[in-house]
Amino acid sequence: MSRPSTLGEFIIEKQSEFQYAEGELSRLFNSIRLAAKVVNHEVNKAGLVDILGNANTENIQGEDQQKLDIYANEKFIQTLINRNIVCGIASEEEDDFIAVNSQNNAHSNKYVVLMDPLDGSSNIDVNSSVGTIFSIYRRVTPVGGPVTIDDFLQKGRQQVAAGYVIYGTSTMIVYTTGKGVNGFTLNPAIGTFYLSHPQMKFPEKGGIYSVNEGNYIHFPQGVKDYIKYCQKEEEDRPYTSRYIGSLVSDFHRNLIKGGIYLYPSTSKNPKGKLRLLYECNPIAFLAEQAGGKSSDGFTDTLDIQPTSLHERVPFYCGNTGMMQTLEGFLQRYG
Ligand code: P6P
Repeated sequence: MSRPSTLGEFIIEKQSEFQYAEGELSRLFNSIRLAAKVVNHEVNKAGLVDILGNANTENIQGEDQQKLDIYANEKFIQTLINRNIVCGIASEEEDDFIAVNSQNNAHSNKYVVLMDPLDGSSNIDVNSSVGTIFSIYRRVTPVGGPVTIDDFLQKGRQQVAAGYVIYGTSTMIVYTTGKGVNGFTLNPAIGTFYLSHPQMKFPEKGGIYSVNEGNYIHFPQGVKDYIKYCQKEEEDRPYTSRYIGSLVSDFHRNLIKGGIYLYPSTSKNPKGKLRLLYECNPIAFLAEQAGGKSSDGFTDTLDIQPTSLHERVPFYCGNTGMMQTLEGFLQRYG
């Protein structure tokens, strides 16, 4: 029996399918693969070395930065710059985008990467799974010239690739280039990712809802009504409630088992909490490619025009049927 493809073999095999197959995207994925292995090594031993806990610094969002947040951010940025693949990088942990220096002709590069280097990092100290989320666009400014904010403020539908690394009971890379979603599992003994989840699709029906119900009293009425709908003894309900506090982990479980993730606007945070550019859009691209749906309750996430790097949007994502029911509840109230 032939063994499953490695991530490297798969990228080469599928490269010809990619619209801009100059090999840059392959090199870009190879750098993400390397950074994922480096971060995985630290995440897996976080309890043993002084890399746990709070770094006593805050990011632009005013959120406490964990030491591993900063470590992961540095590793992904360093790997992308060292390999001279991208002309710009944006990160949850960086106030502004990074224009990759022009000494090594970086401005001739055609791609920008946006990322959440360690999503769900509050889970680190309690040994629960975390993830890295990445989103890749072709620049819109002229190749050879300086990268500008316009290269980053593109609608999610313009993404050329997106994916996540999940550091869980096993470490996986799950990504799409617009030709479906494929998952690769790391064999830590040899440091190789193997194709373990080809052509991932949401199951036809979902039975899990994922939301922080502690915020219930602050939710829009449509979300409150939907949560009560999920809990009602009727037809295929009540659904199961599962919420890990890590978007990557909740999404990954719901993609495999069928479910919906909700991070609504609240009276405290009218725009919600999740960031459009490097959390919602990459997950929304994956969800759509896997036969699911994402929106802010009214507009498809991938069609929202970004206006700033760190902007937040309400985010709902999951099985198409579950999403249509939720949107029906939300749209009753306009
Ligand atoms: P709360 C992690 O900080 C994150 O951005 C997502 O990964 C996660 O789903 C959400 O926030 C958790 O937020 O407010 O429920 O703790």
